[in-house]
Amino acid sequence: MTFPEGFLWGAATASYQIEGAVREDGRGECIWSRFSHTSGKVLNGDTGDVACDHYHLYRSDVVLMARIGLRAYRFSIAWPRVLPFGTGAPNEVGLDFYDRLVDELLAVNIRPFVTLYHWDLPQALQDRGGWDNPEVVQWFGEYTDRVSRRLGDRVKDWITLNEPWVVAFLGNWLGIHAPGLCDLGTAYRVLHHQLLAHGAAIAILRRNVQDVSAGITIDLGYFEPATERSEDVQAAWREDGFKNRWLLDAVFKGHYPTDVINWVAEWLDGIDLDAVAQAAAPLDFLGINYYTRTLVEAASSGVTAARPVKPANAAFTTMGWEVYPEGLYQLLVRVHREYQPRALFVTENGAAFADVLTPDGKVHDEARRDYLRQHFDAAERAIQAGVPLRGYFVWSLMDNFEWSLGYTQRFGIVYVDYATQQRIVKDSGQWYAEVIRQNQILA
Ligand code: IFM
Repeated sequence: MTFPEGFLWGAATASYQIEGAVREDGRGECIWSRFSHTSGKVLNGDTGDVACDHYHLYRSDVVLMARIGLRAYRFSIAWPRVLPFGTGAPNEVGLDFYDRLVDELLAVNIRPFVTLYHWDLPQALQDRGGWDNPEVVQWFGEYTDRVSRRLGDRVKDWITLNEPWVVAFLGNWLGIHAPGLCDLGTAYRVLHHQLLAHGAAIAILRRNVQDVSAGITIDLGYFEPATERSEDVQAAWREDGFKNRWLLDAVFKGHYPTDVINWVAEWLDGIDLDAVAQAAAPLDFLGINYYTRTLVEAASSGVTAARPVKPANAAFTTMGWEVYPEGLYQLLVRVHREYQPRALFVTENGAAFADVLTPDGKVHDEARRDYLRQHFDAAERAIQAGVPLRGYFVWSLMDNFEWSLGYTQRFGIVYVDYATQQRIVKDSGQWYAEVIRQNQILA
């Protein structure tokens, strides 16, 4: 169970989920500040105002990462820290923060992976339509240009977008994420514009960053039919088209899948589908976020005419997600076979459990350790099968703001006591440190 030499073991976070300091040093308001301060949108009225206070504690957080032995750290830039109103005059003080963070990381040999967009769109842009406004391609380009010109001499690994599907559908169709809209046509336009913005950003990164390695992170679902009945098999395929192929085909083939276009046509009005060819700029890598599988059966209504079925005898995380490592193996092998990305990273994988800080001052999170062990094993099998998997980022470095679920879900390998901001490396984190040190999966 030894991993290839140089395999990049890492951990991931995102700006709004950990930074806090939302009104400091000229940062502008983002859609998640607005959404979380709107009554009833986030569990317990939680917000990212303080979160893990990483904006102030980043130095000691990097020390912690070095103690764990991380080889790479994936974090995102808060667009409104850099451009408080989304476009126009940059906020140099905001950029300085990321500048210092990058320097701290490099000083301890941790390779920074920067995600440009992990959901904190400037509210000023949302007020102009946000991702639904075609001008967003230009806005995102301007932002990408600013950040990459500032950090590109030291940061070589860039991810344009995190989980564009979630941004589009949870934020604009289901309304459970910012900006909280409920319209499927809007969701499709938002997704389309993100893909165009991604393509444009790749070109900018190539221009600004010498020796760049640029990619995108897509959350892939693993869908299996609940039975062998052909209607369930077709339902699972539709879910796959809705969630996976729509993005993978766009990014790797420059077009949307025809079968899906046919049954979502009524929501695609006004979208120039051919323009998605611009999203297929060659990539250096694809980032995959994987958490669970969904068992599917046919239904008589709903966009995909399918519904999830709860598997029997399965283990679940506190998110209600089934623990299903085989899905990671299957997805890695399939993406490699069908889309041939130059390289792959697992840019997120991890689990939320009800962690308890025990009187011995520790967090004994065997369930998370088991979850990670099984998923590392799936990754290793994929590498053996020829998949060019180059690294693995555990979600998450530390417990943080889990969007509409607030602080109720703990995903970290580091426990955060939100009252004191004390960090405690969980047992899973100690174990991960040893996995990294030995570059192999340990019992
Ligand atoms: O916390 C999120 C992250 O921001 C995006 N991917 C899924 C994680 C767990 O829900």
